[in-house]
Amino acid sequence: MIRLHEILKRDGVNSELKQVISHVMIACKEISHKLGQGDLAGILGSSVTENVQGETQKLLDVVSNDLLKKILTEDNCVKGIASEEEDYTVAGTESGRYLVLFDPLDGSSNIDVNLSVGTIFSILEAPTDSRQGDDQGIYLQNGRKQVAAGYVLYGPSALLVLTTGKGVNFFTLDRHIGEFVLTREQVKIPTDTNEFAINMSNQRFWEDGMKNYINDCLAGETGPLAKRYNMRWVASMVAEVHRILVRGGIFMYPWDNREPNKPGKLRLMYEGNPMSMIVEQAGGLSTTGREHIMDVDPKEIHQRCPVILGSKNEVEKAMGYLKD
Ligand code: P6P
Repeated sequence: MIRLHEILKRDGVNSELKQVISHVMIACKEISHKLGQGDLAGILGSSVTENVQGETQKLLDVVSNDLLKKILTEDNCVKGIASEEEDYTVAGTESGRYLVLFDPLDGSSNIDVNLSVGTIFSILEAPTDSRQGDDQGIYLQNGRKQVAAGYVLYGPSALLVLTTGKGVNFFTLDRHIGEFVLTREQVKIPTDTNEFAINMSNQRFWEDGMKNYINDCLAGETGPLAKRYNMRWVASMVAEVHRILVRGGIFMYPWDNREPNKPGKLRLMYEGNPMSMIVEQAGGLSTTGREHIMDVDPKEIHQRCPVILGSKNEVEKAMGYLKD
């Protein structure tokens, strides 16, 4: 049995970053416990509040966010945090070395129907200038600057997927000892796939290139792509990305014309970037459809980005349909 901290040590992760990751894990273990209680915890269902995205918050969204916000803003290695559930960035310890950005409970519309959800996190170095931890500007770094990224998928098992830039490893929560232990090492995404994930109900809103790609996937063996495709849609990005890490696939939440000035639904800083670091460290590709997501220079903490990620050859194929 190899524990998370042993892998972090083996991979040369410094003590401050190890501390930050371990604090994220403490919060995620508590989130996993509350999720596992279901209705018994009395915190399923929706709260009466909305987040900055204008989405009604699930009670567990708020509980998960508060767990992560408290433990991280009290961590002397964390200068500040940004969360999907917080309007603004929140200061931690002024001398902290790291910034943590997170979606505390992604896919939370699945909670009430007992389907998989997850916590996504991204870790950046704070700039050495004197700006405070609640200054949004210090978070606006592109995805290539991430020092670590991961998610905890709360499924039948609680599973941490983590990269610190030296490949992607899976750790399963051993509830007997209360620790994440290594279960898969140096995971690689198959370069080809016949499985695509997209919300087909948005088809009429897509640009023509996306419509053409999906139509060609649906045309199967006799169509231009000459192979039979399968489709999945879990409405939980963490679950979709995890399936792709395990068996390949392509996940798309493309730009659509419902809100033309907003490039898609998913958020760059705490969904697009961390998932992109994980996918590309596992040999996959993660793009907006026209450029690597991690090359997008952020202008705003909650900005959105189109997402087309997964098996390298399939993502490149889909990008071919989107050339302007
Ligand atoms: P839709 C969950 O709300 C989320 O942010 C992602 O996890 C998921 O992939 C997507 O939105 C689902 O969106 O429009 O299908 O409900």
